[in-house]
This record gives sequence, C-alpha cells and structure tokens, in this order.
Amino acid sequence: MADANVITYEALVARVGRIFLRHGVRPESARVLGRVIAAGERDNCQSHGIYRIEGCLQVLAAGKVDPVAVPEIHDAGGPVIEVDAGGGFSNPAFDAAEGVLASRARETGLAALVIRNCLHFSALWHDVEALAAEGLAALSMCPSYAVVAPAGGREPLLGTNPLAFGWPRRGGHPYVFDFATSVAARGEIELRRRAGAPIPEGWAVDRYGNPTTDPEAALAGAMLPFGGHKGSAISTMIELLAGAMLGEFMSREALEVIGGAGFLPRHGALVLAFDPRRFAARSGRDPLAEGERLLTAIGAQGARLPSERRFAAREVALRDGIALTDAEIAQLDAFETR
Ligand code: NDP
Ligand code: PYC
Repeated sequence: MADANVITYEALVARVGRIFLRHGVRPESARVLGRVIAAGERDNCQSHGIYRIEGCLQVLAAGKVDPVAVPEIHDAGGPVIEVDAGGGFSNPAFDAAEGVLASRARETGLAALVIRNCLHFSALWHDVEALAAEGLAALSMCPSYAVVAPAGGREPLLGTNPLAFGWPRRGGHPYVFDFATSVAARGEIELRRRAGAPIPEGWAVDRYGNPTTDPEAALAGAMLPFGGHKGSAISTMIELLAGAMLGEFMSREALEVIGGAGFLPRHGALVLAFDPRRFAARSGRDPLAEGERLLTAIGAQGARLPSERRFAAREVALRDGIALTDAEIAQLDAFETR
C-alpha cells in the first residue's frame, strides 16, 4: 500500500461518509451513502462510484433531496411493505426496510418492498445482493428520467430504468445481473464525455434522430433501449410496475419535477423478494441445487456469469486497495473541504 492514491475500501467508505456528513446528511444516511459509493469503486463500477458524489452534492445544494429525512416503514403485516424515504436518498430507505422484507418473504414465500419518494442514484445490485445473502431470490427495478426513446420512436420518454436480479448460491457469490434497459447507463455516456471519448455506435441518436457517437449530441438527443423492441418493452414494464402501479413518478414526470437530466432523478422503486425453498416445497426438489446445475453448465461452456467481473474486482480491491487517479483524489479533497 505504498502508493498514496491507493485507499482501502474501509477508508473510502469513511471518507465518502464524511463528505456527506459535511454537506448536512444525517450520520446514519451518510454512512450508507459512503458504503454504496465506495462499493461502486471496489467493484470497478465507475458509473456509480465516486463520480456520483458530485451529482449527489448538486441535488443537496439545490434542495432537491432532504438530507435529514428519516425513512418511515409502513407495514400492515401483509405481502407489501412500504418505506417512505421522505424525499431522502433511496439507499438508507432500502437499508431500513430490508430486514422486514426478508423476514416477510421467508414467512410467506413472496414479499414486495415499495420505496416511496426517494432520490435514486445508485446501482441496484446492492439490493439484490443483500437479499441473496439472506437466501432469497430478488428483483429490483426503478424508473429514472426520460432520456431514452422507445424502439421505433425518437423522443425521450422512457428512463434508463435499471433491472437487477439476484439468486442465492451456497458457499459462493450469488448469481446477479444488474443493467440499465438503455443500451448503457447514462453515467457511461457522461464519463466518456468527460474523457473526450466517443460512445459506441447504437447507443444513442442526436436531437434530430440521427445515430451519433458524440457523447454531447447523445446527451442532448435520446438514448436507445437495449435489444430494440424487447428492451423497450422491459423498460415500459418498469415504468408501469415501479411508477404507475406505485403511484410514484414515471420517468417523464421525474424529469419535469427534478428540472432536467442535469439533476439526479426522484421517483419510487420496487423490490421483490422470493424464498425459493417455499416455492419448491411441494416438489420435493432443492431449488438451489437445481439452480447450481444450470449455473455450472453455463460456466462449463466458457461463458462468464454476470457479476463475475465485479466479484473478481472486489476480491482484488479488498486485497490490494482501490487505486484512485490524482483527479479523483483532488476531487475528494475538494468535496471534504468546501
Ligand atoms: P453493464 O452493461 O456494465 O452490465 C450489465 C450486467 O451485465 C452486469 O451484471 C455485468 O456483470 C453483466 N455483463 C456485462 N458483460 C457481460 C458478459 N460479457 N457476460 C456476462 N455478463 C456480462 O451495465 P449498465 O451500464 O447497463 O448499468 C450499469 C449500472 O447502472 C447498473 O448497476 C445499474 O443498476 C445502474 N443504473 C442505475 C440507474 C438508476 O436510476 N439508479 C439507471 C440506470 C443504470 P459485471 O458487472 O460483472 O460486468
Ligand atoms: O446511469 O442512467 C444512469 C443513472 C440514472 C440515475 C442514476 N444512474
């Protein structure tokens, strides 16, 4: 650990937490935000790592998120549990309610968590990994802001609407995928804009509907859904289930309310937790063993499982520390003092 730019995961969690504390976030939430953002760097997911701090500080400064909101759980004992983030960040609300969600899923086989009124900036793998660690399968989804044109259209209407799935595995990392339903997360385009690099073809169209590889033109135009009409339909489903069904903002309204894609979006989120043992009970089969057969067979073909890259990066970061660039260190210093 000779390099001054290499920082341990724990030190980065503490450092990011201190930044949020300094910017008025209550200690419990600052700790969660520190963990979530540092975990993005640890797992080599830069689009949702320390690059996001700036966006979070912007919404704090603009009064678009409540720094001292205390998540409020509403649980009538049924399959749907609600947590009102009170206009605060989504992650502390998920953390507050995760235990109730997991125990309800174990009791009844299936439970849903509705997160209301939250500022959402993070990756979703945090949610499904936490539930998989409890032996549960999970789905997590949310709208974002309207920056994606539906397949066949050219006006931004859908969000980058992420979807994550987790499946528990005995004695190893869970099976997890987590992706935007746009070809890439918007953060990936912004990171390329900052680096002066083009985006791959097929990610976006400019404001006139022409294909573009220029990040500026893409950000001013519309992103595209992954997989054509299939990604467009999944993204629409997320608008309906995690927006319309919850009575929370869909991506178009989220964009209007927050005042443009320059700010992080505000909306709700939906997390579903399933207990595979309860679902399989009458079959007499072991669902985790069945799942294992499939996952092993995928690996046996030389195909990599989603999250394998991330888990490998995590192992290295926990062993050797996280290497930050000079610019990132300078930015953390600036955030801590301003
Ligand atoms: P990526 O395209 O980088 O990755 C998507 C998933 O596919 C990951 O699980 C990844 O695993 C896996 N994967 C990638 N390549 C392969 C491969 N060759 N074989 C098998 N699996 C593979 O993600 P996106 O850019 O779409 O999204 C990035 C993040 O942005 C997500 O975490 C998402 O939650 C977040 N996001 C958040 C939003 C919000 O509103 N809060 C909005 C949009 C996105 P691995 O990580 O191991 O590479
Ligand atoms: O990367 O698309 C994105 C995104 C939107 C909100 C948070 N991340």
